[in-house]
Amino acid sequence: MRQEVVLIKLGGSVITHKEKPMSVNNIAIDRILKALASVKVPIILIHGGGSFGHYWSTKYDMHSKPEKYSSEGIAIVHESMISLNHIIVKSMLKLRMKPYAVPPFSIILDKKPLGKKIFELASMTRDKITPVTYGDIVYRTPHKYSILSGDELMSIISSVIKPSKVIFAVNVNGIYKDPYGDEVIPLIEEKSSVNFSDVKFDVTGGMKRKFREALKISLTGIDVHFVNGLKPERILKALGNKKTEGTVIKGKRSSTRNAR
Ligand code: IP8
Repeated sequence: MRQEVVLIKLGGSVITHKEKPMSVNNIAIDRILKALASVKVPIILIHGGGSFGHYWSTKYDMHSKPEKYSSEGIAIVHESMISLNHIIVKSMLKLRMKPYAVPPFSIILDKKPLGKKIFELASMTRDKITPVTYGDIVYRTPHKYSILSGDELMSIISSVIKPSKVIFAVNVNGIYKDPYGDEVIPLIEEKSSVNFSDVKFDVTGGMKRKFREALKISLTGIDVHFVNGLKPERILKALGNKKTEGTVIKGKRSSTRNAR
């Protein structure tokens, strides 16, 4: 059953300064959270790793492929994500929001959703609580680990709770028509001919992955918005169904209900 809740992913490139290890973009965080604090819509927040998790996972050569990675690296990547999450949660508390930090460990098992726990997140939003989860390094049986991106979490959570809307707040204006141009595609529908390989990617190749997860979500009938998180008024407009610069991938009903 569809839930009256919006999933918002704050991209790591928006909330941190990607080029400088362990540095948060306090201005961006503050502006986005102030905007979100002003709305009544129930929200589940997900955030990326930016110069925290990505910095350390690159240093320890960790990827989305399950491997036996360095145990020191696992501990450090995880701690860096907890630190970043704590910064977000504390900023939310200052704004009198009611955040509740949720490690992905508690809602997935081997990258599969723990349905009941994920439904609890939606239930908590009805108590005015905003669950805040994040990309992380996670356990994969047997004795392997892999990077779980916040983008994957978006589609994992969506597959269970069917949110009313999904928003990716990224550090660009949307999905671009071609890799070298600056023209944003406003609407992607079933019959549109966006070539996956043409999608402009960011420094970590992140845009393609976001696009892939967004397509999976849209296949379950949910509209997915890409807006520039450095311009939080666009997030507000997307929340309020008002026209704004960005890309909407129109949710479609399909026999492939779960493309995962
Ligand atoms: O920034 C990655 O999350 P993402 C998290 O959403 C880590 O890709 C630990 C690199």
